[in-house]
Amino acid sequence: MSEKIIFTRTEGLKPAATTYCPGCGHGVAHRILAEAVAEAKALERTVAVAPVGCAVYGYDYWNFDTTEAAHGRTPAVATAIKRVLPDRLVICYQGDGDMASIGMAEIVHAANRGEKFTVIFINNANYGMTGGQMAPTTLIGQKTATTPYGRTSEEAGYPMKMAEFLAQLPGVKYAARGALHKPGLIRTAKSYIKRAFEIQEAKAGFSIVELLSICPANWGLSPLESVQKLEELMLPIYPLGLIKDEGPKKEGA
Ligand SMILES: Cc1ncc(C[n+]2csc(CCOP(=O)(O)OP(=O)(O)O)c2C)c(N)n1
Repeated sequence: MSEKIIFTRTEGLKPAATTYCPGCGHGVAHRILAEAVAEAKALERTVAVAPVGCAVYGYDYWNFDTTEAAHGRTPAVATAIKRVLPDRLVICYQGDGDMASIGMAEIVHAANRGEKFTVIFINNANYGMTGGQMAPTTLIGQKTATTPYGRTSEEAGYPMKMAEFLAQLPGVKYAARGALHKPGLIRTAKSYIKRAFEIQEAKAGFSIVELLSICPANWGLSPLESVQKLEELMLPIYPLGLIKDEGPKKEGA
C-alpha cells in the first residue's frame, strides 16, 4: 500500500534536528519564517541575523544565509547588510532580552531611521537561554529566577509593549503581534511575516512582527499549562493583531 505524503519540510529549513525544549515557540517561528522566505522565492537572496539567546543557532536551521550578531546588536548588523546590499531580504530575529533589554538602543534607533529590514521578535516573557531571568516583557507578578516573589512595577517598571512602542515612530511602516500556540494563530502570524516582507520589498521602511511564545522549561510548567498561562496572563497585556500598516496597498484592497 502506498503512503500518501501529507507534510513535507519547507525548503527554507535544513534537515537539522532541533535543540529547542519541548513546547518552545522558536521552532514554530523558525518554520513559518522559513516558509515565508521560500514562498517569496527569496531563499537565494535572504540574509538573516541571529541573536544571542535560544535562537543563536538559527544558521543551523534556516536554509538561507545567516550571520550572527553580538547580544542585542542584530539591528546594527542588519542596517549594514541592507544598506550595502539593498536588494537582499534582510531579517533580524530577536528575543525579548536581546531586543528590549541589552539591545534597546539599537532597535529604537534602527526603527527611528526607518531601516528597511524586517524584525521577528519572540516574546516569551523571560530570558530563556540563561535560565529564566526577568526580561523587560515579564508580567507584573510573574515569578522568574530573578523575581522569585513576582515582578513588581515599583522595583522593575512595567512590561514593555515593543510592537506598540516602536509603531509610534514614523520610520516604522508595519507592526503586528501574533502568537504561536494554536494552528489558526500560527497561520495568522505567518500572514503578518509575509506582509512585513512586502513592506520591505517595497522599500517602504521598517517592519516588525512580535510573536508571543510559551517557554515551558523556564516557566516551570508543562506545554499545555504554558498555553493556558499565555492565554490567561499574556494576551490581556499583549493583545494580538495588526498595529500599523502604512505600506503600499495590496492589490484589490
Ligand atoms: C554581552 C552579553 N551579555 C549577556 C549574555 C548572556 N546571555 C545569553 S542569552 C541571554 C538572554 C537571552 O534572552 P532572550 O533574548 O529573551 O532570548 P531567549 O533565550 O528567551 O530566546 C543572556 C543574558 C551574553 N551572552 N552576552
